[in-house]
Amino acid sequence: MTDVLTPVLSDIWDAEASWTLQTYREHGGYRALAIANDMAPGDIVNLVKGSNLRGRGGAGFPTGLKWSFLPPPDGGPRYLVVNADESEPGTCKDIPLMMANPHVLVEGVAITSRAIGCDHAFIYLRGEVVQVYRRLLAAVREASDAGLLGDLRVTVHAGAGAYICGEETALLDSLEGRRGQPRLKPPFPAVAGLYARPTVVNNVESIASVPGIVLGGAEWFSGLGTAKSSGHGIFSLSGHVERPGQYEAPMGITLRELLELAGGIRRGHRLKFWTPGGSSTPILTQEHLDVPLDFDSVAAAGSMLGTRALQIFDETVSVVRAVTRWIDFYKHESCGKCTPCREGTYWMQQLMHRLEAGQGTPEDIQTLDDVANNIFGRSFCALGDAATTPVTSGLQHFRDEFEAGCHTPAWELFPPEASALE
Ligand code: L3W
Ligand code: SF4
Repeated sequence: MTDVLTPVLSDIWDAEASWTLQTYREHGGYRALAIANDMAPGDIVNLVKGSNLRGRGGAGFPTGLKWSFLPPPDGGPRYLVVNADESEPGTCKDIPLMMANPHVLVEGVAITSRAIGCDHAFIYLRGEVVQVYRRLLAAVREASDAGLLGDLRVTVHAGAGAYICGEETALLDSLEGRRGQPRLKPPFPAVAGLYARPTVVNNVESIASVPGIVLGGAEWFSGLGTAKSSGHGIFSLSGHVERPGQYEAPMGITLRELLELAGGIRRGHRLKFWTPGGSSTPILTQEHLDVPLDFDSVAAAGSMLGTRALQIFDETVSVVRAVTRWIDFYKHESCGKCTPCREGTYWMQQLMHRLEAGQGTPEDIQTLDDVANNIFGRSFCALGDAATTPVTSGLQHFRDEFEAGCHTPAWELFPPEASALE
C-alpha cells in the first residue's frame, strides 16, 4: 500500500534537521530555481499551466491560469502573496509543511516571483504559530544570505489569528494594516490586489509544488492523479484513526486507501462520518469510502475536496455535538460585515445548543434548516456558505439525531468518555 504514497513535498520531512538549507540542498533543493533562472518568465507560467496544478487552498482554481491573469507589466510593483493562514478546522498540511521544509516554499516563492515579474513577495502566516514564523524567517534569511534570492525581498508577516484572514481579500486588507474583512470581487487580486496593484495570492502547498514541477516537468505532474485533478497532494487525517497525520498521495486516492495507510479506524470501532476537506465541506459517510478524492468526484458525491482535511468520526460521536462545535467556530469567526452570516450564525448557534441539550422542538429543526438556506448564497463571502454546510449535510445524513435532540441531550445519547480521542 505504501507504493501509493508520492512523497515529493514531504520527501525530506524525516531527514535530520530537514528545515535547514544544508539538508534541503543535500536533497537537491534550489536546483529547480537554478533551472527557472535560465527560463523566460512566460515559459515558467506555461509550464505550470501545462502541469494542470490546481490551487491547493480549497477552491482548486488553476494556478498557471491565475498567474496569466496579471495585466502586462506597466513599470509599477506587482506582488506575490502566499496564503499561509491555515485555519480551516481539521486542516493541518501547510503548517507541518512549513515546519518540516520551509525551503521548498521559499524556493517556490522565488520561482513564482520570477514567473510573474515581482520583486517583493509576502508570506501571510496565522499569528498563533510562532514557531513556524521563526522557522520561516530563518529559512528566508538563510536563502538570502546564500545569495539564492537575488534582488527578491520576501516578507514574512504574522496575522492576528482570524479565520476570515484566510479569505484572500480580507488577507490583503489585513496585510495593508486594516481590519481583515473581504473586499468585493471583481476586481480580483490579479488585477487590483495588495496596495491596489496586480497580485497573485496562492496557498502554501500550491507554491511549494512549483519546484517539483520545474524539476519533473509538466507531463510528469499532470500524469499523476486524475485527468482533471493532477499531481500529488497532502491529505491530513485526524480524529478516530490509528495513525493520524499527513499522507502525501496522488489526487484521486480514496478514503479507504488512506485509512489503510493510517492503520484504519481506531480499534473496535467503525466509521460514522467524515469531512473530505475541513468543516466547510459537507460531511460524507461510510457509503463514500470509495469516492476518489479529486475535485470532480467529491463534488459529484455532494461535497467538496476543499483542503483535503479528512476529519474522521466513529460511531461514538454525536453528529449534533460535532455540528454544534463547528457552528460555534463559524459564529465566532464571522467577521460581521454582512447580515445573513452575522445574524444567521448566531441563530444557528442558539438552535444547535438547544438541540444538543435535548431541549429543542421539531420547529427548531425546521427553523435551523430555513436559517441555513437563507444564509447560503446570500452572504458576502464563502465563510457564510461554509457555515451552513455542517447543518445542511448533518440534517441530510443524520436527521434522526437532530430529532432525538428534541428530547434527549447529546451527552446522554453519546457519553463523552466513549468518544474521547486517545
Ligand atoms: C482572476 C477571475 N482571478 C477566480 C481566483 C480568485 C481566487 C481563486 C479561487 O475560496 C474556498 C472556499 C472555502 N480572474 C477569477 C480569479 N479567481 N476567478 O481564483 O477563487 P474562489 O472564489 O473560487 O475561491 P476562494 O475565495 O479562494 C476558497 C474553501 O476554499 N475552503 C476553505 C479553506 C480554508 C483554508 C485554510 O484554512 N487554509 O484554505 C475549504 O473548503 O470555503 O470555498 O484566488 O481570486 N475571473
Ligand atoms: Fe463576513 Fe460572514 Fe459576510 Fe463573509 S459571509 S463577509 S465572514 S459576515
